Amino acid sequence: MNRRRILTAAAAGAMLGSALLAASSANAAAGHRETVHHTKAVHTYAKLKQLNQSGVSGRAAVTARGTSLSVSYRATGLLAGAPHAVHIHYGAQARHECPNLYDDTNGDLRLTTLEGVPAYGPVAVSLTTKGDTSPASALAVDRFPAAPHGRVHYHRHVQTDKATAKGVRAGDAVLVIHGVDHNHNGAYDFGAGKSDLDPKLPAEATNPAACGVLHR
Ligand SMILES: [Cu+2]
Repeated sequence: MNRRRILTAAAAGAMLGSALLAASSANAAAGHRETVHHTKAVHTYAKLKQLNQSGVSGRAAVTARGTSLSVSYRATGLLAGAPHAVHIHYGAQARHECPNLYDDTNGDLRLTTLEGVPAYGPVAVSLTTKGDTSPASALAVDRFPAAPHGRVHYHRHVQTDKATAKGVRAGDAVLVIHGVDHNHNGAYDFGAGKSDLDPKLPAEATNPAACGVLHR
């Protein structure tokens, strides 16, 4: 009866990748290059702290020049060999914070990605390893780091829109790493239910694992 579907990270990635292939469009974030070289750089930093008792920690730095962002982060303690979606979240209406216990609106003692939105806002930049970095790639897990040995060291220059760049420069953007092995069985599975972003995915694949506000 209680047959739990166990997904390997690779299977989850492939499924998600094909779903997103259909949904994704051209990179809307490109362009605005003409302003880049004439704009003062603003440096922001975040200490990444665990969410959902993930044991994940790290640091991030984002330098904004116009709408160009230079993004670096390191993280340890991640579920090894599994894709981890990582985003810069920003919303003008958000609290510009990492979520806390009061954001667990269904009281199941786990924070989902959507429960965190009032705190950190929607996805503004998808920190993929290649290709599109717009919100359309938020779950393109075949283009996110797979955390060998539970560690990721990331660096990439990306373009974003003016509103997001302004939020970063104000110190109001939040870096979030997703993917939590809630039941510590070494893989994403449906033990914590379905993802609130995509019911075909386990909640473990998308729940937030670490978070940090990018302060100036
Ligand atoms: Cu995110």
